[in-house]
Amino acid sequence: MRVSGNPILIVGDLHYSAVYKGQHIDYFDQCCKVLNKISEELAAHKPSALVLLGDIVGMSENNIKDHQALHILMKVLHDWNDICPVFSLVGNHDISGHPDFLILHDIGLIKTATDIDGYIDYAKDESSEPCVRLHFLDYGCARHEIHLLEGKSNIVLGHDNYQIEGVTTWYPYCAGYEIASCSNLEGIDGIIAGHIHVPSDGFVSTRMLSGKEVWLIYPGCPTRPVRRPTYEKCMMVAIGQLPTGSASVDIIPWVLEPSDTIYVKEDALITVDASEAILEKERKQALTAVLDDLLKYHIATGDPISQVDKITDASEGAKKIAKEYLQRAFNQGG
Ligand SMILES: [Mn+2]
Repeated sequence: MRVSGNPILIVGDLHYSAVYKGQHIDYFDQCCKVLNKISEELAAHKPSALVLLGDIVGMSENNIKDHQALHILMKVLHDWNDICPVFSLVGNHDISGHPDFLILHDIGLIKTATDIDGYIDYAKDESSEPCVRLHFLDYGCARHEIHLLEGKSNIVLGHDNYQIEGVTTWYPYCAGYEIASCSNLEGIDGIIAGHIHVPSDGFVSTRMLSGKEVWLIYPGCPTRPVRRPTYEKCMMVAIGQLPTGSASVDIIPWVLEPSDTIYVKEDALITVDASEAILEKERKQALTAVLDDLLKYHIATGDPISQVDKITDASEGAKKIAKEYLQRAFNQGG
């Protein structure tokens, strides 16, 4: 796929949800504000493409059950497509069950790696040579082979935990990919990744075994579903072309609302040590909601207990509880 024109705009995980609560005063309101902000940026800059870094819909759910919320998202994506093509990585939240992501893709509102042979080549004008290739590596594909655009910039857009030992220390919660150990990434110039919601402090960098320096940017998640570190900024990234002909990578700061205006006041009883317990409680609440639906609508189709294992982002503990909950419901005759 080739695009040309104004710089390409890249935005982190959206996690659009009408049901997720977290510690937010009004999470859905945050989601709508984020969509509005992106609409404003698109209208102002008229990029040649918008790339979303994956995890478009939901936190514990990946189907929007509220039709007004679904309508808003579809209308917004439709409007964005009137300005420029909209691409997305496939994130871990975009894959299980029959996700709305798949519907948005199949009706043409978002294009993914499979539609574009895995990359976009960007040129400033239709008549000029591309100056950069953006390689799409969906969730779980961090080690997949990429096809470099020889002699030009090559940037990976990913949805995984790309790590640099001693540098990317802000997200120690799950194992990731040490960039220097990914031989498929030899020859690239940089990585811009979703999945990790905490923004990096601009560019950070490492060296591949070949000695080539590779930079990494996490733009961050503008909807900030989980109140983990207090952060009030994230970024967008613009990929364009310098007058010299080489690619430009510009960070566009995104100042968000102050944390204390979007999250409920922290209860005096809640300590920092309890934050993991809160996350676990949220996961269990979300699972209970999913299970209620399973029981209501899907009990006649297949085995809901085994479906629990497919639920994204649930801990083993939460899944165990969910299965027990289902079993109890069955024992009571559903
Ligand atoms: Mn995410």
